[in-house]
Amino acid sequence: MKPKKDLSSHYTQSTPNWCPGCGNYGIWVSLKNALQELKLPAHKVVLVGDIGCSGKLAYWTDYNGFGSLHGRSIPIAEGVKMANSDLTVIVVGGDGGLLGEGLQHFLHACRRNVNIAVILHNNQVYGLTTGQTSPTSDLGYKSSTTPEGAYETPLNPSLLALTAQATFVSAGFAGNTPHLTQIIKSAILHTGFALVDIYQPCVTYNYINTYEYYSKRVYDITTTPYKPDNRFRAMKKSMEIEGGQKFPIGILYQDKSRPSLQDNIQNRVSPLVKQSINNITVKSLFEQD
Ligand SMILES: Cc1ncc(C[n+]2csc(CCOP(=O)(O)OP(=O)(O)O)c2C)c(N)n1
Ligand code: SF4
Repeated sequence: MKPKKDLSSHYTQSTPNWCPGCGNYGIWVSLKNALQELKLPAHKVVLVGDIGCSGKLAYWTDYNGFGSLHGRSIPIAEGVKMANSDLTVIVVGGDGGLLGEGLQHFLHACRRNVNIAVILHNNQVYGLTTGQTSPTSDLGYKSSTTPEGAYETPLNPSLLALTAQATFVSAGFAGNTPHLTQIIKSAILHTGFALVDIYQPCVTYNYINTYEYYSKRVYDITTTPYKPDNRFRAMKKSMEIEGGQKFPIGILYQDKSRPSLQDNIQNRVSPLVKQSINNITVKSLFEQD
């Protein structure tokens, strides 16, 4: 008989297995620093991972982690938040999952103003499945799915979120962890839907959008006279990336006045975990016809 394969190390591995130099490391460190600086107790935080290199971040912290399905991390995070609004709920996922298969969830969560933070690891490729073209890949990007170069213009995540009425829209760079830490902290503290769109080099498959590429083009918007209080101005700012020459990082837009979904709902009904279960019986579910 064949000996059983030993999978114990697979489940107990506590350090990431991303490629050396991957931008996910910078995001991992920034998110952990942000949570540490906010002094949030581990049992009060849930990281919901999408599927992909990015989503695996949820395995490698001491906080609660939930491994979801490709494109379905946002609805799962919404469910967690609805069930227990006391939890800090954070989505970690890639441009493929969040803007490809999960685009509808992304847009509706924005307009719903559900109180979660979405950390978008935007490496402009499908990393885990070996570098196929994603919804944010540059025009002309060559991969196994677009051997002649991508014909579709890339989606602009911040502009999409602003169009769908998100109340916190920001961008960061995986190569600038002190700055990214502060942006992630602000996103977590925001009441309502918060997006952090992160320029994340994939050193194995994306030879265009590298650390060098971004280092030359990224700039901190606080070094310019900019106020994040106007949606139209934020849209214009977010469109700077479309020329491929300038990538503003920082808080593009924040609206603190709009109530979150949780604020709206809790006036009428308390979250599931606070409801009494004394009068609930599940006996009938086990009865046969
Ligand atoms: C429904 C479904 N479709 C396709 C896949 C295969 N799949 C797994 S990861 C992945 C791409 C991940 O790319 P992205 O979301 O950008 O994350 P990254 O790996 O780049 O961090 C794909 C297509 C899957 N797991 N589930
Ligand atoms: S394939 Fe790309 S995104 Fe995935 S771990 Fe390697 S460098 Fe990172």
